Amino acid sequence: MSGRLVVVSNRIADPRKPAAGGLAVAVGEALNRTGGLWFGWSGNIVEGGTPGEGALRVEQAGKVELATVDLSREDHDAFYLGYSNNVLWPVFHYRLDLARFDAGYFPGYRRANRLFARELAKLLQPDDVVWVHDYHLMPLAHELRQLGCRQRMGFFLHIPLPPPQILAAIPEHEWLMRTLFAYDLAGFQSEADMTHFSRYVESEARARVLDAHHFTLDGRTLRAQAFPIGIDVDEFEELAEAREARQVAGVMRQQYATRQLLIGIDRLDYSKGIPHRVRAFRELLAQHEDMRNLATLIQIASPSREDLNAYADIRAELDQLCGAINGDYGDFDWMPVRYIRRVVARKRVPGLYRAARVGLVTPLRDGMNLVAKEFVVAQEYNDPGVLVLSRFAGAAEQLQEALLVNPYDAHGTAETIYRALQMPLGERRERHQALLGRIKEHDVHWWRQTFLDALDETAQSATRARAA
Ligand code: ADQ
Repeated sequence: MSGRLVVVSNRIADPRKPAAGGLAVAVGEALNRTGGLWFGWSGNIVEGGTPGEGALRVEQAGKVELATVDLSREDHDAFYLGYSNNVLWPVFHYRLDLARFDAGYFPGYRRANRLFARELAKLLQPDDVVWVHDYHLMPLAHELRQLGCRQRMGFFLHIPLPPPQILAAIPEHEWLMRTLFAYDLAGFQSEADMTHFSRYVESEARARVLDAHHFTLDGRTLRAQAFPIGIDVDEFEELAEAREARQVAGVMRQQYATRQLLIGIDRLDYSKGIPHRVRAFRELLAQHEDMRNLATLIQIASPSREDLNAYADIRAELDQLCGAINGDYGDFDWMPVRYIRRVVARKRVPGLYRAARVGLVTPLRDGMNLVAKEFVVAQEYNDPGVLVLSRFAGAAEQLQEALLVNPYDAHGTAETIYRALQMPLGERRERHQALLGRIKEHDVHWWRQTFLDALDETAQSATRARAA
């Protein structure tokens, strides 16, 4: 790739420090390798600040330049809490029931995107390659182009893209989706998302479909493709072998020597299907007496976006569900569910995965889900645990050797968990080997490289088209 890499995402993190959260991990890793600029919101909210304005700050973090802007309270509430997390997040996760279409949100979303564009444009050099991430910033390239920026620009959507009929519930869907044509490349997590995009541009945006991956609208050609995100396998393997992870795995195995452990690690978000998972576990105990006093679910959930109502609701629901199971099925020496609401230090995470016989990754909808991949990589080669994976996670397209479940079906999921807990060693090893091979092949380096190569190719084909 020629030119400096400029990454833009709503939240940024110091790439020298370990981060929880898929995007921060993947992007930090990419920038640390090549160097470049990372631009985003500072995390500061200015009470009484002027909407559409925010101070720009630039600092050096190793090889990476970090540039951030503040947001006024009004912009933060309308752009971040409002349009991004009360409209786009629920709708893109197929949850129209949780979306709140407040008329004040959209102007704030545009204002914040314009602010980002205005401040970023000041820092851009002609040869820069701009890589914009996620649903907060879909119209950013459109706003940059309005300011005359002609750099190569790519967009990657980390969350799912729903079918056109669901997208169309967003009052501004047409404008929003059309702004994607300001990019040279749009990337999605899965083939399912890609199909939804292609159906959308044909039926709603009335763009011309040139082939499976090229679309034109108002004189601009957009390439769109699935680039399933991966993890840094080498780093995670190292982490799994390090002292801290081994210690955690050792202690857990000792403490639960007579039990069979199941593990769930998620952000506490309604898309992750945690209450459904706990109900499936309850069904397992109800249906299979031999699992009582034996199967133990450790569910770790890190608090997330706690200022939104839907998140308070799920927290209350989980408290109630876990308490009820422990009350109904627990014994003096056995708690069926250990529910821990906190972030676990990244160094310890692989140890937890490794101590578990079953990894439960059962989102109702997920762009990809990196926990599924981490679980597989952390397993011991000779005695691996089993991944139970929702068919509605983007990861299911790649990880077909997992036991796939429909998380809405508590009974079916419970039966699959039962099967996972009894799976013979030979089958566990075969499945694990196949999964590990695919995860290694499509790791985060592969993801970054294929996306940036594709973005590079769009520039070359544009040059060819101009010359012809
Ligand atoms: P997320 O929704 O944040 O990301 P995910 O892909 O599962 O979800 O990544 C979560 C990361 O955070 C993992 O690395 C996991 O280990 C870590 N994590 C989660 N809970 C934790 C806890 N309690 N303690 C410590 N660490 C925890 C979004 C999309 C996903 C997509 C990613 C990357 O929603 O679908 O896979 O971006 O594109």
